[in-house]
Amino acid sequence: MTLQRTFIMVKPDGVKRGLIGEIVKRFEQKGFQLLKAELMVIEKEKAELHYMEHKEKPFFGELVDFITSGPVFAMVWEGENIIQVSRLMIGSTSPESAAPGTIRGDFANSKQENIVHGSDSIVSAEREIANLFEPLLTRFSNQNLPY
Ligand code: RTP
Ligand code: MG
Repeated sequence: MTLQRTFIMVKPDGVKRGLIGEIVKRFEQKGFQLLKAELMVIEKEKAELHYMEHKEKPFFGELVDFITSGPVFAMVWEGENIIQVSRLMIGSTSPESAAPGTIRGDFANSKQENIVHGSDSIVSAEREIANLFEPLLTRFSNQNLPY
């Protein structure tokens, strides 16, 4: 039993194409639990941190421009071995190897505009969640909300 949390994000192309519901449905169907979700436009600095492992790659600038080009639907999901399982559900980065039945295999035909992101390790998941979501206590600490 390895209960894990991961960061899943519908990218701007997925939001524009109306695929938020389809992607949430697949994770719910699999038995995973949604813990947080927010439609947000990512600031450039946060996008650069999110994809920092690709900083030296030739596509880095384009990738940051793409991911900040419109709203994304950022989510935290929890479940057994969710990091490995969610990557299987998402499918390979390249359209020529993303299998039918995976999200990218069914909906994407571009290496860059590939609908969805999922963390690739426990360390990345923690870093990505902390980068894009404020802790609940911090967010609500100065407000007189009834919860
Ligand atoms: P992600 O991080 O978004 O979940 O995707 P991934 O693990 O499958 O792929 P990764 O190698 O981490 O690449 C991150 C994202 O960068 C864009 N990309 N463009 N033009 C290119 O050659 C290229 N290669 C990667 C994609 O949006 C990819 O998902
Ligand atoms: Mg990646």
